[in-house]
Amino acid sequence: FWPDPPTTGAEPLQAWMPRILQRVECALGALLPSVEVFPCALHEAMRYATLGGGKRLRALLCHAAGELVDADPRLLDGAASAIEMIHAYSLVHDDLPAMDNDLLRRGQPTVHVRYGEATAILVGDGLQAQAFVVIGELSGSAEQKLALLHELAHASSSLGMVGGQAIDLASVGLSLPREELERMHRMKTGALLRAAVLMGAHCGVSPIEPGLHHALDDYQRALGLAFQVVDDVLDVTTDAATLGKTPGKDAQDHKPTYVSLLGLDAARALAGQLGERARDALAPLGARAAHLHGLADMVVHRVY
Ligand code: GRG
Repeated sequence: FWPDPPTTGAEPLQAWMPRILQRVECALGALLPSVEVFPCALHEAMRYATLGGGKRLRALLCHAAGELVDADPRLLDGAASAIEMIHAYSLVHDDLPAMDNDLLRRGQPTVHVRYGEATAILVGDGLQAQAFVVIGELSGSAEQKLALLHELAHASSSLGMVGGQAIDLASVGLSLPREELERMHRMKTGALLRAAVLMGAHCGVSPIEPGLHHALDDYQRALGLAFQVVDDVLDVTTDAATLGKTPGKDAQDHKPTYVSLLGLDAARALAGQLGERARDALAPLGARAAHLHGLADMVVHRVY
């Protein structure tokens, strides 16, 4: 899809990030069915849901972790695109009236607002299946593809993202204890962030070495939680134009958040501590992990 990167961790983040974002956008465009393929209207809506928006954090994490094992960048493009398709599907379904009933996503009308509810359901279903089609058709070895499929399927399952969403829906109006809130977020958003990191490492030619697995696991755990705490903080401190979605929705919907549990200042402090923890986890990996460091900073300091 795109020329291969020149180096690994040595490339400054300011150059690395736009280059990877461009690769991923290009790969996603190529790996989603074209609007010219029947059924054209569904494919148009699937592309609307996925392309031209979003921070692509999961794709960036996949690429940054893959660089640690000198993974083939084209394999990383495919794995990163599959994760972004699952992520896009989850947002489309989460925005539906039966779930969060959101009107805006990434600054644009949500898929059900633009194309109708029935199409939005099919868009999510289509994106979910397409993610696994993409992995099945990658050029990696059978072992690599199996590891990628298993990692992504497990993260998306009722033991991961979908289970977390079920707990979230059941928790409306309840004051969950902190450990329960943490478990819900570990499943709902953390599972896919974890998969992004580990799938990058699965794109290496050998199975993930235990020391690396350990470091990446500690990193993703802290990063996933930091992401959610920052999300809760931004939800009460940022306006709709910047967020690209309706702010304050969780509070209005009586959903428990880190801000409602800890207060704004303590939630901000917690995000900083978790960012530190994520960076500490990378210490054994040295300078090669510079891009993963940069992504942890991005998560903690993001403004949308
Ligand atoms: C409906 C199956 C199903 C799952 C939904 C992940 C999820 C489960 C719902 C997302 C709801 C939500 C807004 C959670 C807050 C954290 C989050 C995942 C925010 C969106 O992720 P970003 O900020 O989005 O990475 P972009 O647009 O940058 O890709």
